[in-house]
Amino acid sequence: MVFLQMIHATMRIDIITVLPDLLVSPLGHSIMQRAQNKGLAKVFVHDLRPFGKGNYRQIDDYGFGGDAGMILMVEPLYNIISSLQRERSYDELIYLTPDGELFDQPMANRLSCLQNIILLCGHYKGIDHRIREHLITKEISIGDYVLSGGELAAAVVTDAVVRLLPGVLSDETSALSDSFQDGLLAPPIYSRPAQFREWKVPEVLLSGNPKLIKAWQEEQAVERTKKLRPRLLDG
Ligand code: 6GU
Repeated sequence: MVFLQMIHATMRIDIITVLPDLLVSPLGHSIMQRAQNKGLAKVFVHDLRPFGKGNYRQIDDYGFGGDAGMILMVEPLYNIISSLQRERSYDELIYLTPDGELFDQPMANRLSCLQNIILLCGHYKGIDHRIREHLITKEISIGDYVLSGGELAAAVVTDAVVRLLPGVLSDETSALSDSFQDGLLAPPIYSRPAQFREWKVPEVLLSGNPKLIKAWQEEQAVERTKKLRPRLLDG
């Protein structure tokens, strides 16, 4: 048995972005919506733009060194982060970036135990490196491919973390039976009818014998992991 979280306080996630609209919808439905309505998680999306410099609220500029492409400027980022940190202390200040640590289920589990986190989304070429050197405490990538910004990655991380908070899923054991949660992929699942055309549900699932069913599910989990994610079995 893995204890995912012992403290039942509200988790707070502050997301900093230049494209708030990209995040509002993915985090506003279904399980994410329910988690917030129940007060189990609070997710705030902050627009960087009002922290921009001058009348035009400038937030990006060309990089030194001649490489073409815009970079989010150090000052607006510093100011928005400071304004959040003045209100409360944060356990992690996370930058979403393709060169970060690869996100996986154990990392989601660890993040779900935290109280307050900031997710900073880069855009264009990225952010002024001084923010990473001096303020960022953790860098996360969701996979070895490049997205046009950190927003979709932030939505992925937020979803994976929030659904783990106690009380978010209707049956709390269901997060424990997820793929990856015990280092194995989940077994196949079926619903009624027991037969559709010639397609039948495996006999054992209709047996009503919980021991047999559990044994079958475990065997399937191991088989599917061997076949589809053999490296999960290395550890
Ligand atoms: Cl976190 N950001 C961007 N821009 N691309 C990514 C990523 C993050 N993770 C994988 N690709």
